[in-house]
Amino acid sequence: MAVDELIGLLKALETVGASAMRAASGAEALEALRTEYLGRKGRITAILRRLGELSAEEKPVVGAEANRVKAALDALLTERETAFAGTANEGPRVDLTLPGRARWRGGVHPVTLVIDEICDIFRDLGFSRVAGPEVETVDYNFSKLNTPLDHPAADMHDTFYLQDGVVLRTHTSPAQAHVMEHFQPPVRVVVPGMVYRRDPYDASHAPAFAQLEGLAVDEGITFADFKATISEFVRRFFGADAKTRFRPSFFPFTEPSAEVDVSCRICAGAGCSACKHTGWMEIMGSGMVHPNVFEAVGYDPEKYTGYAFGMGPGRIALQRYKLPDIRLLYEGDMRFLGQFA
Ligand code: 2NM
Repeated sequence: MAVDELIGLLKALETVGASAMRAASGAEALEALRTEYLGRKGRITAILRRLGELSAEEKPVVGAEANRVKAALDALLTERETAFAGTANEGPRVDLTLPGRARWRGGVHPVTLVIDEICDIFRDLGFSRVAGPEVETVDYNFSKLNTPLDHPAADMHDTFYLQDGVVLRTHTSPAQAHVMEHFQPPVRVVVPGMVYRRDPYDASHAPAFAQLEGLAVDEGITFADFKATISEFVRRFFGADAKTRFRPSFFPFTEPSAEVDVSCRICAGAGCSACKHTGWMEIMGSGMVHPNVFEAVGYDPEKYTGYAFGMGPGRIALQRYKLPDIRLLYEGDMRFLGQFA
């Protein structure tokens, strides 16, 4: 009865093998089952080794059954392998109906936009763009700029002192003092940079803010040169119809000194809430460099004259982009800054 026994074994193998293959958890498990059942040293081969126990008539009967079981299990394995290969290729499931996520785009900060635009105009007028350190000695920040240390501007209440005689610069003028000590006239520079003052932090004041100063020194420079240069700058920056006005003022490092106003960009001088009904907007302080400043940096005040000016690119950005609060410029809120990208 070896025939019936072997055929029974083959059928049992088919049943057990098929259920194992259906339960297999992945491609690796299927590979192991293929070796176990169909391999050269596998379970079906083990049964076929016993064909020698059979007569010549019985052998083909068992052989045919073995081939049928082999083919059935092979077909099942292939089907299951294909199913797993399918999932593997699919990778993480993607919901194509979800809205896309926009790519972050870098942008230039509005204050930097204004600084670059101003520097570009002054470059065309013959000025170099330079930078200086933000930590300065009181000597460069005050004394060399004709500002004695008992002057209110040097007061502890207005200045961040880091240690005795060392401060965060309160303006970019010390950088210009360095320029004058390193270069003989003619000198024409603009200096953009951050400056620091112990100011209240509100809609119109920040303890750290951008400043941009300019300086021109040569033989024979007059206030008329300053008026012409700044009026040209104002037309290029604010528009060909923009008018410029000079008002007397005071700074320790210039004499005479002046405030520069530009005709209101919103009402064109008629008067509105933006210019507090004056028709003018203040854009910079300025003046002819004080002889004491030239002495302090080693220029001969009998030989050279020059003008200097300072403005706030943040203030100008507020006007230009009609912003209500200077803090928007210094807090790095991407919801705001993203609009300039
Ligand atoms: C201002 C107003 C007036 C100024 C003076 C100098 C220097 F170094 F030449 F003395 N640099 N900048 C200056 C003059 C700055 O800002 C409101």
